[in-house]
Amino acid sequence: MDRRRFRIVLIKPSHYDADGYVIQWYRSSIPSNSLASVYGLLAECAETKALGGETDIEIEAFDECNTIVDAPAIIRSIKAAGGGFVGLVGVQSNQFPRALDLTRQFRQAAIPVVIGGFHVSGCIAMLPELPPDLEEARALGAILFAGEGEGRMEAFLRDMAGGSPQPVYNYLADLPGMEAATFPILPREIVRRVAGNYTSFDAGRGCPFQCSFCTIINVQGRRSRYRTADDVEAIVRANVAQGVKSFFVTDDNFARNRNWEPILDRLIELRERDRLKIRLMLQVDTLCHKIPGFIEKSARAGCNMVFIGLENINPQSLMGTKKRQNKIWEYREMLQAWRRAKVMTWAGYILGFPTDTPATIARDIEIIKRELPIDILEFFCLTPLPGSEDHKKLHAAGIPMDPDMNNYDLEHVCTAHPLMSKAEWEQVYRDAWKIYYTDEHVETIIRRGVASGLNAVKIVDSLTAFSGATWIEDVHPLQMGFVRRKARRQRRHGLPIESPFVFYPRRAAELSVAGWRWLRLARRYRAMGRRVLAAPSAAAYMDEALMPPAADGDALPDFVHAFADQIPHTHGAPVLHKLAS
Ligand code: B12
Ligand code: SF4
Repeated sequence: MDRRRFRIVLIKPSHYDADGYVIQWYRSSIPSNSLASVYGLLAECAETKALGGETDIEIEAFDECNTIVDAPAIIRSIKAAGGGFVGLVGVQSNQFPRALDLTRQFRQAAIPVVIGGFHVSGCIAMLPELPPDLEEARALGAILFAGEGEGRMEAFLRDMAGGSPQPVYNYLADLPGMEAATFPILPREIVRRVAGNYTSFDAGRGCPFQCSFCTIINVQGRRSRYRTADDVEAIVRANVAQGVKSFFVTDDNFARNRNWEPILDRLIELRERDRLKIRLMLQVDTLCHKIPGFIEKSARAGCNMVFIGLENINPQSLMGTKKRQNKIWEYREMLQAWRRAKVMTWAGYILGFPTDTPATIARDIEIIKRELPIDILEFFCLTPLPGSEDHKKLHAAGIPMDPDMNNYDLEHVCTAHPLMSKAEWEQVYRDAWKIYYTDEHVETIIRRGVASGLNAVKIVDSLTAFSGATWIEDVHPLQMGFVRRKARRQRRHGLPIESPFVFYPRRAAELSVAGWRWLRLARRYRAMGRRVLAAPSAAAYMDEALMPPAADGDALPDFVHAFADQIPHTHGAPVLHKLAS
């Protein structure tokens, strides 16, 4: 029997920096779960011989955040195989211009290209017609894949191999169940390109809340769909077998995964009975501490870091974006509950709500520093992401938004603000990092961490990365990696390729400056860490943020009183009097 080859090359695109170079690193810092998901689905098709016994499906995967994509080599490999396609995976809005540039190169060589991910899904879910960039992709001959791939890959592959794919696959109205769904996995050599040797999986999808800036609920739905404990165990064991024991659980809100308890119980068993030294990073909401046993079990299951969508401390801003579940009077208690479980807290804070001004933002960050025991705080600009209700409303009302999708990375301002000019808003984003990560506050965070029994080295390293990312590398920490790479010839479509005599000397200077700054920052923070640890009273450190909660409403954090007149009279809200300022 003649054997045939069908070669699939998966690329998770990155996006462009301000000079039009791809943002990529020698080692990236966070693994791509989208890439792992699509790889897992296709690997299953390869194993089950989805294209018939005589066809070998070959899969290669690249995360552009840590690998320079060699398009000519990929074209040659697909042509040599005699068939196949390039899949651009998990493409977010900010990555769509890069995805289009890659598409251009592959389509010029007549290689089929399929684009999936949140930009395609979000736009198709929320807009009445395809936006210009999706039209451009179509005009280049790319196939668009909207919705989730679980349960659809076999039929899709047959279409691709048969040479008669549909121009647009739309599964948005048909969300697949996740019980017994194929699980995300990447070969070890790809995971190794992520610093810290950890990988990711989603234990569930969907979130019951309704935040207006969120795209997730409009693509993955509001009903909790979840994996079984057996499947989570299988994912963990498959990774442990290849030496990977740390996991970023990418559920946007693991606290609302309706199967959280059996999943955590199983992970606890793996750690405590089978002695698997697994580590987890979870994403949760601000009410998770109200779920009996959730925090305690998360910690026992290996969670040592938790991301919390705090978003803002002003109730008016939270209500304005339908983030009603964020109750500011619960914040301190929730953060302290995680600290008691020895889990480091990492919170997201959004800048640019309608009532925000540079002065209120600076004031609110100072309040957080003083009153809330957060370890890592990261900032985002409120952005009308395609796929969100905010974007849909602005689009329908014809309100101008930045047409360049490369800017939808939550670090750029993409629409107008009622009280701040674009320049002010951009400045306030840059200033926010400086206001939070002062040396004085960094030392306070380390003190609080040591007093709470958290891992001091982990805190110091995380503080170094988060405080240095924006000013040293000019990228958000979530996009950062180790040692920036720039490929001279991989520049945004339409920009000139620079002369090597200009490019390389500048690169050498940039790398040395960045290296020197990182070294100095790391040494400074490490010295702080040593100083704090050496202090005889380190364990007894106490400040307002660490003060235990009191049942008495008057003992709530001061900022809750300060916002008293904006707290809605909803269930559980304290009755307060505004403090005289
Ligand atoms: C984990 C995660 C990250 C991780 C890893 C990225 C990744 N994609 O894995 C990190 C921390 C790096 C990250 C960073 C950012 N992220 Co993020 N991230 C997520 C998160 C929570 C999970 C992604 C995931 O695994 N989803 C599950 C997979 C299975 O879904 P999927 O990607 O849609 O893929 C399925 C289908 O689309 C389809 N499919 C996808 N590709 C392909 C390709 C082919 C060929 C086929 C056939 C099918 C197919 O099949 C897949 C399996 O069902 C999502 C929210 C979410 N719930 O998805 C946000 C999300 C994707 N991120 C978002 C954003 C904005 C960002 C940042 C810009 C924010 C920031 N400043 O930090 C950065 C971008 C930097 C970067 N270089 O990536 C937005 C994107 C919205 C949009 N319209 O673009 C999301 C949706 C969250 C949100 N706020 O709304 N992110
Ligand atoms: S809590 Fe998070 S995932 Fe849920 S709707 Fe709000 S932003 Fe989206």
